[in-house]
Amino acid sequence: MPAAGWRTLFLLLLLPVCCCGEEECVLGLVGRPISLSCFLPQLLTSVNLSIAWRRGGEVVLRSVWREDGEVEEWSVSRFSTPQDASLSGDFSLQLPSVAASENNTHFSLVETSGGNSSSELCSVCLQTAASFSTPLLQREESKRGGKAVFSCESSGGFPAPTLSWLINNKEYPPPGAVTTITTPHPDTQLFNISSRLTVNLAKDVGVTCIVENPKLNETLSSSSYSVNRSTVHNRASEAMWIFSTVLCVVVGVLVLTGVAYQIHLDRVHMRKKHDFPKLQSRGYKRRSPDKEEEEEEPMKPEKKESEV
Ligand SMILES: *[C@@H]1O[C@H](CO)[C@@H](O)[C@H](O)[C@H]1NC(C)=O
Ligand SMILES: *[C@@H]1O[C@H](CO)[C@@H](O)[C@H](O)[C@H]1NC(C)=O
Ligand SMILES: *[C@@H]1O[C@H](CO)[C@@H](O)[C@H](O)[C@H]1NC(C)=O
Ligand SMILES: *[C@@H]1O[C@H](CO)[C@@H](O)[C@H](O)[C@H]1NC(C)=O
Ligand SMILES: *[C@@H]1O[C@H](CO)[C@@H](O)[C@H](O)[C@H]1NC(C)=O
Ligand SMILES: *[C@H]1O[C@H](CO)[C@@H](O)[C@H](O)[C@H]1NC(C)=O
Repeated sequence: MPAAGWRTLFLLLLLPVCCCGEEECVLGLVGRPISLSCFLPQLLTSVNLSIAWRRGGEVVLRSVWREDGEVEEWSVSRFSTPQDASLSGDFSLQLPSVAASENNTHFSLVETSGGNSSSELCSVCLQTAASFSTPLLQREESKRGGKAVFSCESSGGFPAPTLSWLINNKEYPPPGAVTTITTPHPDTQLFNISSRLTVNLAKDVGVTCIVENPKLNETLSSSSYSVNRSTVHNRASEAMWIFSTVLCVVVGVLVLTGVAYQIHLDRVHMRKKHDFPKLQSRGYKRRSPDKEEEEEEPMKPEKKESEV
């Protein structure tokens, strides 16, 4: 009796230490499979071994390995243990798909051979997390002049994220300028977050929306710079195109005007020459055929220039 008493006392003292020392939290990604580790080689010697995995107080898996080699397994939600558990001592619980609602859930393995449950031989706490979508940043049409309204949305993450805004990469918006709503999905418990920033801004100011999921060390951000840079670039090239076209036209007109004026001067000069008495003899010689040629020749380049 005293020996058994001491042993019980020893076990009672040891139990909480074992329980809490062995407890560890693992992070499961929502929608992905996970294995909750549990290695118990000491169980391999048991005859008619039976174990149970519990989620909180609820039994989610039962396995029995009979003396004759028969194996019975029952579980919820396609939970399982490795096929060769009774040979390898690996009794890890395999979840095919983690749900966000399983955050902060305590899983434990107990031995149930002989009808009574043992203490928790394995104990694992599960925390869950899911990535958010890249924030969708949009500039809304502002109804009042001088105000810029930006909206930022991100969805499907877990747990609830933090959302912050940055103006020109360095300033935080003034308090009251931001309205943020976080909505959990009633079934999946995944969060959507949406935020609006209303602020007095100069036209070309840039804003950044930052969504952080500390559980995953994940920081996602979208910035209005990249969007607007392309717009500015497009505009710039468009402006360059218009400018060069206008320049070409102006230069062309100037050249034509210059040429026309030159031709005009030439003609005036010619007439003057023609009227000069001492050149009259030459003028006479050339008279009818030459005159027409000379009259027409200057016309030809003019026509060509105007066509160009
Ligand atoms: C194991 O289970 C079988 C069938 O239930 C039984 O006949 C056998 O006696 C059990 N063995 C032990 C050691 O409990
Ligand atoms: C998830 O579990 C962690 C760890 O206990 C807890 O701090 C957190 O509040 C839980 N999150 C949600 C959304 O339940
Ligand atoms: C189960 O435990 C109770 C006491 O907690 C004991 O009386 C009983 O004999 C045990 N049953 C088996 C099958 O070991
Ligand atoms: C969260 O956003 C997604 C995609 O935008 C949508 O399908 C879903 O219904 C939203 N959930 C909630 C709770 O608003
Ligand atoms: C997040 O970062 C901390 C410290 O840098 C690290 O301890 C932790 O393991 C990281 N978590 C993930 C999910 O990467
Ligand atoms: C970029 O600037 C233009 C006008 O300057 C604006 O219409 C557009 O919404 C801006 N884009 C973003 C993402 O803020």
